[in-house]
Amino acid sequence: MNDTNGFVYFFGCVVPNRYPGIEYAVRWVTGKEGFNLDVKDQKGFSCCPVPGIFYSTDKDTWLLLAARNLVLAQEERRQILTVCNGCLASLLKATEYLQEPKNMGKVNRVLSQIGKKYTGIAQKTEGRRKIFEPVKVRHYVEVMAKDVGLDEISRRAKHPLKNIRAAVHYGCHYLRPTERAAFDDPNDPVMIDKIVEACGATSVDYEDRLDCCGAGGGVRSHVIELANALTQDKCQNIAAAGADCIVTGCPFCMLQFDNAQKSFSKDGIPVMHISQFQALAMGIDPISLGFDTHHVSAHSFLRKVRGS
Ligand code: 9S8
Ligand code: 9S8
Ligand code: COM
Repeated sequence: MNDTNGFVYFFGCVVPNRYPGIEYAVRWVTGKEGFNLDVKDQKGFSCCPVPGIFYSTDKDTWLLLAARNLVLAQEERRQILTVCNGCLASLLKATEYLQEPKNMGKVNRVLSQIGKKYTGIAQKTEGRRKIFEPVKVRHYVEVMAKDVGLDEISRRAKHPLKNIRAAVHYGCHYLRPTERAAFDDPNDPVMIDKIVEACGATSVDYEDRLDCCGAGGGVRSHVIELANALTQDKCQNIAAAGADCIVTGCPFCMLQFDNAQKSFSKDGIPVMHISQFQALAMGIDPISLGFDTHHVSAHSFLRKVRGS
């Protein structure tokens, strides 16, 4: 039994700083006008911290920062609802590390300086024994597909995006490491495609769809030419499939597609988070979605949406 009380939003860094339209969409889709999920804001969350930088360079600091975030959710007895692949990977990995008593002890010695302690969430068992379950870290896509359900998503798609052909980009941290308890098939993921189709649109297949966007693991910060070349490859395949837009569950992949296209194309293919795509299908006024803050214009895409 897991008697947690709903979710807390975990927006990470990219959404609030670069794409506030995603935050609006997520709040709208999960809120009263949408599926009315029990999600609260949580004060004090920091960077997850970003796996490509912290996990790869300084594991102690990585685990400590992640554990501090997990403790905040633990104190509310809530699951973490993340809207980003990198945040998912980092926080989920941290819950695995913290299963190890040695790691937990080490982290808690430092956390005690700020009066915090990671234990996981206490659960009552039948024999009155108290057990602790790791804080649950859930991706937005998983919560949509499993907790809300595809039927409900399609029932609420009042404005089905019938004319739209979408190219889904999953992103590395959604798929890998493949041995983690996955919520989608890492070799043949389907959940975002299914949400896209529940919104009335067509999800198009394209070559090498599971490839990296190019940005992750510090590549965008260190070798931007390489990052952009990888993105260009993906965009060529996506264009060849005749897609009207790129849809992803990762704001960092979105940032890469949205920025990199300037370096190799004049117009580009508009890119959005799955929550923005859903909000459109649910009839939101597109002005709320912040498309004017994206580099690639969404004008002709939105015209096609209106004609759907
Ligand atoms: S937080 Fe800081 S840089 Fe970021 S968006 Fe997602 S991964 Fe976590
Ligand atoms: S960013 Fe988001 S998940 Fe990652 S590492 Fe490769 S792909 Fe794009
Ligand atoms: C990508 C995160 S979502 S990272 O750059 O690999 O850390």
